[in-house]
Amino acid sequence: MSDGGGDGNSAYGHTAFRRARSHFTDRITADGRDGWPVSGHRYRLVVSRACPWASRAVISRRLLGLEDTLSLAITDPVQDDRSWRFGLDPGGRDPVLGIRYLAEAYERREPGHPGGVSVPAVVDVPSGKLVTNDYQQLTLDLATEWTALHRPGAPDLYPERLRDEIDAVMADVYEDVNNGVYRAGFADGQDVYEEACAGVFRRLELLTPRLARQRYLVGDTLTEADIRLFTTLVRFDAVYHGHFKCNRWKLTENEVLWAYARDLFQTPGFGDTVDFDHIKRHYYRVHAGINPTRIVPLGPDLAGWHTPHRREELGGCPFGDGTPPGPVPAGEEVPAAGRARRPSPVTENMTEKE
Ligand SMILES: N[C@@H](CCC(=O)N[C@@H](CS)C(=O)NCC(=O)O)C(=O)O
Repeated sequence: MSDGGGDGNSAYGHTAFRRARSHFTDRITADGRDGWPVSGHRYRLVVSRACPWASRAVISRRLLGLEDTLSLAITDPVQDDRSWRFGLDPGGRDPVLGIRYLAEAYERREPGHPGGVSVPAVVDVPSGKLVTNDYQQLTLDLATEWTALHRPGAPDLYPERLRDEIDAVMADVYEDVNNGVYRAGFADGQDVYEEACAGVFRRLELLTPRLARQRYLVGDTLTEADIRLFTTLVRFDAVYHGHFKCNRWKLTENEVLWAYARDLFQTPGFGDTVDFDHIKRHYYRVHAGINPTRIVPLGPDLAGWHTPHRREELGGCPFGDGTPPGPVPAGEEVPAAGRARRPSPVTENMTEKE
């Protein structure tokens, strides 16, 4: 199974890993020009908490306070041969859409559609049709088109005056880091792997002095750029370091980036959306091509995510003139198995015989 969203062979073929483009690029906008107007209680955001691209949307939705108006469906982190499924819900069906597989919403939108089934996906609840799986545009639209439904005190995650800089940072981070880890992980040759892996660390090392000076990537508040870097950093030691062989150093070994990632993790809306159990089970069990035993490792120790980061000393203000989001809505809390906490002593699971 590929993480490329469509081409199941691309990850293991004879060329460099290529990410499939989103096939459904309609936009949900304030003026409804694509036929999908912003509207409360009409759309359902379907995600896997394992997926970095989907996790961007989960974080944006929380920061912007869209939880009440844009409902959330969370898939089983381990797909089967029909892709993403609602295996965590009673009867294996999404309670709102009434479907067992996300593929059913794709099929309703375009019978026999040629592309793959990927998350994040936004589904129109009344018709049951997929609206978009365009993960690059989705969060920008949540920030700029859904403003009428934002909570009071929501931050501006894509401020107009900083867009050029945000776009430039995000383009580099996408190429070398967000997607770079996938190109390293799915490389089928030494050269391809080395080029991608070196690129990951080159970019992270270029970002390090910037983040040593300033609390956030662009400006002095949280922006879309931070969300996009965070979703890769939070997975780094748990999956990219081992499974994808991006192992020149661990995130915890880079003092600046580790503190930056912890700062975001501890900000309401970030860490409270992260499910390390889903992340690890998805990567290690689904990519049997690079992990044939499908064994999910026990580590790393996640307790460090809660340690003080002292990034406040750099100045800046996470929400600008706004405020942090409230608590995670009931029913959306990350289960204990997926939360970052000190792992129980290894001996706890051993029988006397062992
Ligand atoms: N390639 C996707 C980007 C999102 C993506 O790659 N999502 C992954 C999960 S991280 C996915 O759903 N892949 C399809 C699969 O694994 O079946 C798109 O073009 O929309």
